Amino acid sequence: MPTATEAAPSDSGPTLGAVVMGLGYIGLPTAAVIARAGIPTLGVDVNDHVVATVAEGRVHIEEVDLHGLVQGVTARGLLRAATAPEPADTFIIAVPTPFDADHRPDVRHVLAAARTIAPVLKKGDLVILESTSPVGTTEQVAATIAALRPDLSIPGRCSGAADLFIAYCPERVLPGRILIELIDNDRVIGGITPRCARRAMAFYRRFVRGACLTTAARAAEMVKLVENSYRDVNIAFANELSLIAEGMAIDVWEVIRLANRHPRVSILQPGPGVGGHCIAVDPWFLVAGDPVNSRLIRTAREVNDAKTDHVIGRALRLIERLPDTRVACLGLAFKPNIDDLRESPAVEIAAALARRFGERIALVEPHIDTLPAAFAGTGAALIDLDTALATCDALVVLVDHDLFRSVPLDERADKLVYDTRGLWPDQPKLSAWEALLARAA
Ligand code: SAJ
Repeated sequence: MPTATEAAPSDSGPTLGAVVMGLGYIGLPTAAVIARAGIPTLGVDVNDHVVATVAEGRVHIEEVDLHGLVQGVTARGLLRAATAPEPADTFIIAVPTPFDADHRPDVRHVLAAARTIAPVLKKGDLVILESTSPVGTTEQVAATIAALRPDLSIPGRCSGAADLFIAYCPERVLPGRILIELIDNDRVIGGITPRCARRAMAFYRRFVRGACLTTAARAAEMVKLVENSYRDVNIAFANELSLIAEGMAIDVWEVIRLANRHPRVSILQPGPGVGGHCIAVDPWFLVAGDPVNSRLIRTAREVNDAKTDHVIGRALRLIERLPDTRVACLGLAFKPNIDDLRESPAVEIAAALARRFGERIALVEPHIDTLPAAFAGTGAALIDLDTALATCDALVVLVDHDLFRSVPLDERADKLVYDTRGLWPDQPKLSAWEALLARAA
């Protein structure tokens, strides 16, 4: 197996072009960045609306600078979109890998993408899986292609040099910084064979400025799961501290800020729970792979999920004590300054409040125009920040958007505030609201 070293590229990369399967939060920016490097790129998606949008040079997701880039590369004919793949040299699979009700990974979309590209593959082509996947999925991709294309020799399944190159290279980009991190982050490239890893590295070298590090496909799959589990465990530590501090009436954000002055302590921030489609999901892939030895990872997941339930319970009790007050929930996205509501604890909390209190709950989310289905029939309305500050006496801060951070103290000093993000350190420490609840307890 290859070692985790930077090897030299084995060839100059593709000439025909690239196909990116999946035009979502990762696939579309990836396709656009590849196209910008001068590689003719076809983005493929099962959703007609997404394909039509991208084909017109527009975007269906909000990401810094993405619209301008997609507009530019489609105008130059470097990026096209379609519902079916065409022959190319490089095929990148960037489709969702959700989990089922029992937290077991579901790789159906990955294998479906492998089946879709199989008919157009030819000798010398490179297939790269980028979707976060349980260990062993790249080998499953190879097996899927092998079953459909007995005419091609498949790496890991033949002796000598195979006809195809198959590798795993996880995306590692942070929503909100995707276009920067696609270029600057180091890439871990795991080949089914060392030859596959070198071939994939030659491809990434064409647009990645960060280091390209090669290893085996299974190790690269685990690296991705480990990165997000590491973050989840550390956020769980912060969330656990927030519960302990709350019980002791201590400001957890001040405690963390001061503890982090230690040269070897770097605690993350507590919040209303962990959202998004990565950190709240990927640790379960490790747990599913080895349930016996993943106790800390599983507990961290449970701690972070339980934090959302804790916030719901506390907010319900606080609002119940203010029967005539209109309450604004600030933020619905899963993290600041993005429009992504997937697996968002803010949506879960605000929807629970909306179901209980109906039109008394107002929702402020500057990055969306319409409320998600979770609010259907509740009577809760989407309003802007200024209206919320003018009409709501109580605020539940769920997301630390920059727009909210910029509200000066004199515009909120008389509000009752439940701040789950530590957004406003100058807000009175034990607000009148919390004091009310404390007296009731
Ligand atoms: N969060 C906290 N406290 C913190 C940091 C985050 O509560 O101190 C919460 C956020 O509010 C959010 C969730 O965690 O709800 C996840 O946000 P995030 O910014 O930590 O991560 P993602 O999901 O946007 O992106 C992560 C990144 N992984 C790591 O930082 C290890 C990114 O690099 C990955 O590419 C991405 O997952 C992915 O696609 O897997």
